[in-house]
Amino acid sequence: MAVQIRKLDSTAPDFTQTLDALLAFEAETDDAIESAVARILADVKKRGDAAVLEYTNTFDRIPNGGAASMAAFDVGQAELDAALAALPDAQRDALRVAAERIRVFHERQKQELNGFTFTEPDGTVLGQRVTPLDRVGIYVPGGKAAYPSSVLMNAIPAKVAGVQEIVMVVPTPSGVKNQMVLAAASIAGVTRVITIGGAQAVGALAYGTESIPAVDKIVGPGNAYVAAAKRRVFGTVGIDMIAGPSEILVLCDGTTDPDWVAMDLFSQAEHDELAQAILLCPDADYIARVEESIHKLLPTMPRAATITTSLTDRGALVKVRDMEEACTIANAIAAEHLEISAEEPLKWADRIRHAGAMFLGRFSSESLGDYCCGPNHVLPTSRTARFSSPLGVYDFQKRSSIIQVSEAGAQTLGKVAATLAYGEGLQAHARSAELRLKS
Ligand code: HSO
Ligand code: ZN
Repeated sequence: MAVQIRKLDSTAPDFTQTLDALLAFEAETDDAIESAVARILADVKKRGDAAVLEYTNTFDRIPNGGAASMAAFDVGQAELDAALAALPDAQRDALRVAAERIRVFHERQKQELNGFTFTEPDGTVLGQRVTPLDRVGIYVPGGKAAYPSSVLMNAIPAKVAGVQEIVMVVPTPSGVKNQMVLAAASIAGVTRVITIGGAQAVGALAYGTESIPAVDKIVGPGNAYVAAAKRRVFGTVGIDMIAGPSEILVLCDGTTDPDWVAMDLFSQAEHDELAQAILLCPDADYIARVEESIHKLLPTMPRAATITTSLTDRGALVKVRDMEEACTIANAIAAEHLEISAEEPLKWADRIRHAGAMFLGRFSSESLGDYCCGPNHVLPTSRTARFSSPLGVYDFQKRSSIIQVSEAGAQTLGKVAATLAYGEGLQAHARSAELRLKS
């Protein structure tokens, strides 16, 4: 199948509707998936380990008739460290470099997220204290998207936040463990690795079982079952987000080597048939050159089939009036990843308000950010960058308000509170405040 990437022009009368239709992505809420997940969660809640063991043996096709007990799914620290030691040197070094850069970046976030207190003239002290979550669960997919880089991106911010216990679950289809995922867990300092997955793993983390402690929050991507399970356990535990397919939006002024731009579009298209790669550019000739590059480079890609489907179904090369208009459209798209491949990237970046991550200048390929720049690669997708942020240290922390009212403060605040409490018809509130007034 040859790639047929659509070409759009922002001056076309139906451009807005065409773009909206292209961006529309409804995470399918399949009734069959929903009811299967509800059943599995209820079963795990009721029967604990026994249910998790059965589902895991069946769904993951654990060999030799399945595991006899949950203990078989625990990966000990020695095995994690052995996986790290057995990696080719280049891979081990690369994981270490990436991990260190991710840690340094997230340490900065932590410094900015410390609490505060201030004292009012009458001696009343107010403030906010920041504390880490006690225990979090990290879901790592086991299928085609088993990414060691995602282990680092999920676990390191939790570690930096000061989370004491990080429980990682990862399914092992046919019982096969991904050694690089285990190595990444060793580097990131994950507390415990359990080779279970699917809705049953989400249930185990949310409710706890005999062998698995209940966590306070579950983060990490997963398939439709995992996403449905995370939605359902939200409230019992926190969740990070429900991630959609990956997206890249390249905003180019026509000065970057078109092969670079084509490959950047491929880099997200290769993740998933549903991934979305879009180019915005004011130069029609340049767009034609990118298109040539796409046709030239695609046959050289091992994942050509996935890229072809993604670009054909959800991709676009858009001719815009100018870079100003490109920025306006970029804000409407609110992409997960926005590359500004232009001579003056900062000038355009100043106009961007909605993007999960911005990659400025032609040397900032999105792929560098996926692995080792330092900022997180878990980012808001499907236009949710309008209201949400990259995964960060703040996702593993919570805030408590601190209130210490002085005797003088109780006089002024007591009258205000009592007045409002009587207004709400709440006597006890009012009198509790009034008892502290020195008549
Ligand atoms: N681009 C993906 C993350 C990733 N890329 C992992 C490579 N490995 C998130 O949108
Ligand atoms: Zn990626």
